[in-house]
Amino acid sequence: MLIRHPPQIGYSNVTPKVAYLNRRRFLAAGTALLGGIAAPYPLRAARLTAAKTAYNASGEKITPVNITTTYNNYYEFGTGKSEPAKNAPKWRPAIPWTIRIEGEVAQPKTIDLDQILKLAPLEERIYRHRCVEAWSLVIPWVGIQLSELIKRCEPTSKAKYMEFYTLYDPGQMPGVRVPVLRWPYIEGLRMDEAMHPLTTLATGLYGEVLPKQDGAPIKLVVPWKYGFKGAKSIVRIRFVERQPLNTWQESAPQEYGFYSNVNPSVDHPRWSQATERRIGEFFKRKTLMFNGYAEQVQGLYAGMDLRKNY
Ligand SMILES: Nc1nc2c(c(=O)[nH]1)N[C@H]1C(S)=C(S)[C@@H](COP(=O)(O)O)O[C@H]1N2
Ligand SMILES: [Mo]
Repeated sequence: MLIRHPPQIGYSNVTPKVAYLNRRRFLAAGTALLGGIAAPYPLRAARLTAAKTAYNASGEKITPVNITTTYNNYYEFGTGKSEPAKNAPKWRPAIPWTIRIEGEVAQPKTIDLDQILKLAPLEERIYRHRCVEAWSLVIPWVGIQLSELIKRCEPTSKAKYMEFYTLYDPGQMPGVRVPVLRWPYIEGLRMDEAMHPLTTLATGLYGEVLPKQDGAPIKLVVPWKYGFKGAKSIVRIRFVERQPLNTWQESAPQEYGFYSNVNPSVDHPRWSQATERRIGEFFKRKTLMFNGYAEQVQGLYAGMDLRKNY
């Protein structure tokens, strides 16, 4: 299998960089990072060491990093595609970044990013990313399998779903002052989807820490679902008994459901989902069932009507 390497352009050339992750995990040069003093935002690239995996691009061309970091959906920083890259760099994420774990677990707890990064060795996972708006990218994420965190949370037998809550910070997020959605942004997964080996918690992309506009410092990646399932900047995870009401479903239930599996035969009420535009390419391409991951995930939905459960 062919693994294409990311273009040579350094990510640090594109946007100022911050390091909020455990410094020991970086192969970072420069005293700003190694000094150990309270200099939390060195404007210097922070490399992440990540093992190559079988989750590679299989010959598909990786999207140039300058597209992935400037063509974003992150409504908390504005609804325009270029607004997150413009507005997010001013945001100062909390250090240490913590995630509250609660609901149907043996013991509610708070876990910080350092602890999450120690759960398992970081892996590179190159996934297709298909937005419900009919555009797509191919992104080399760095992260851990979500199942590694779930095991440490000790969910009870009542835990049937997970809810992911993302940061709501009106002081620093200009987008949340506009009531386009109900904040905080919430997403959810069924427990077996959450445990699936493809489901990833990403802390980086293109071998470096996650840029703010892409959901720093930690985001969910579920490659067979529409991009909006991938909650950014997660601060709280709840294990629950009932199917969560995710933000986009609440906002427009006739257009967005809970499952949101990529499905070329179920159109959005306002546009076709049969094709997509890979950003940077001229011709449209066919959208694949489950975004090309059918072999791995179709078993999760055996016997389910995917037209009803959109
Ligand atoms: N908190 C939050 N998470 C979010 C969004 C958002 O607006 N807010 N947008 C979603 C959508 S629609 C997409 S396509 C992806 C985009 O991720 P990217 O900008 O890293 O490509 O993030 C998802 N996660
Ligand atoms: Mo999206």
